Amino acid sequence: MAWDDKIEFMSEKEIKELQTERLIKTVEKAYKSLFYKKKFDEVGLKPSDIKDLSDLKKIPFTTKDDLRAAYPFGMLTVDKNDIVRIHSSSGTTGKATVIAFTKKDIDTWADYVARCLYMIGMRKGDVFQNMMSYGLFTGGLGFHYGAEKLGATVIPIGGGNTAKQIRMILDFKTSFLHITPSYALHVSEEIIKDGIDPKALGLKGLIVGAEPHSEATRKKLEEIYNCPVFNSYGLSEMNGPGVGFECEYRDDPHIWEDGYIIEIVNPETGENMPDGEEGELVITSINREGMPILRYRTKDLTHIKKEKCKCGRNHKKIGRVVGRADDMLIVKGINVFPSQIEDILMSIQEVGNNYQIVVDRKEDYIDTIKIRVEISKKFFHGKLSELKNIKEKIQHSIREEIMINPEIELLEPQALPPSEGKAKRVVDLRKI
Ligand code: DLL
Repeated sequence: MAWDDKIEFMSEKEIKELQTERLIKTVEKAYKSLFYKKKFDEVGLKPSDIKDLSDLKKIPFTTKDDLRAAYPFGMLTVDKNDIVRIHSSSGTTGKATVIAFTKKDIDTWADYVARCLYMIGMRKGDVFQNMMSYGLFTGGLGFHYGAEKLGATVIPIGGGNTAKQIRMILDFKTSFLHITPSYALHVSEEIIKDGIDPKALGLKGLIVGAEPHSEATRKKLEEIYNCPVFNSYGLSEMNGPGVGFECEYRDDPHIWEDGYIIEIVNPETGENMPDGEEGELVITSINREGMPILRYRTKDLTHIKKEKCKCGRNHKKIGRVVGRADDMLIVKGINVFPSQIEDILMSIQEVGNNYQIVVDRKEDYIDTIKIRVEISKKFFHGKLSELKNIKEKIQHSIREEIMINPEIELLEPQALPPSEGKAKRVVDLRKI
């Protein structure tokens, strides 16, 4: 039995028919937004040109920059008063990418998440501890509504405060945790420090997502907690979580094709690539009312799997995300663009011309970010130790922007190797 037997076990043919019907409607709707009207008109495309799935590639791509340019409401297809909530991609302050939801969108989204949770065995009576942050980030509220819709008991604790998390797991006999994989490793260490064996918690499952992680990390978590660990994929531009989720076989996420059309394109040329080949994932939402997005370049590198799943669902699966086609970093589950850091550094007059961002992982699970900054010649008088307040100023400004506290290492002018050609500003030492 599934949450939605009819949709989940559709044949490939039925999925295609439903996608075609929803794509046509979505394109008609999208054309009502200022943004898509302009985009379509620019290439001389009319909504009536889209008659079936093979016409999808006629539609121009939508990018994160497009979303920023349409900020805040340039992509709406409904009246602004019909928007009941907004969310935003994690990490960015300033001009973020904003996603708007109607009441119906919230309900549809909750239904996708409930479907995912039901698929992995969660039922009324289960206790779901939501250890992802609430707020603009979609991981908190997205799962909250889905788990409530399913009828589970939700503990909306959010991220952090590990001692309290452990107390809640014990007191309420939590059965499922929703958590980032890196935090799950950290929490296990703290549980062990308290003299408790994580295996003894009796958890039925961990739902992990929002950041890349390896199969080895999953195996390690399964061993530590003695329960299955499910990979959950999603992105704010497509509601948030609930886009892709692993079934009981835990062999990569199914993408819910009644809501999302997926393509893989060559990240350089934008050309479509066959199933099985690695490229950039492009997603079209076909079940959103307030702000549908067509052919969104996710920048996530993966492939569409060719094999059918043993669970009987025909909704296609994507491989584990192996990296990004842009320079976005995910540090402690927060999306960070190096350009955000550069903007801050370059606005501080004591900062020289060169800097380097070093991302690392301590004890297997704690992401760290260190920024090595050259001091401007004008402000350097022979001793770095005299520049403590500059260091604090840089640290504070960057923390305000990216919501992570970086370590700052001040360097003498020209201490870093000069860039010859394309500067290599980011060193990522993590082994995912
Ligand atoms: O991270 C939504 C989410 C919340 C997904 C909770 C799963 C669980 P954003 O903040 O917009 O939304 O970040 C989206 O995170 O494009 C990927 O690069 C990355 N990402 C998300 N899930 C996974 C995953 C949420 N399971 C960006 N594996 C995406 C690898 C992931 N990367």
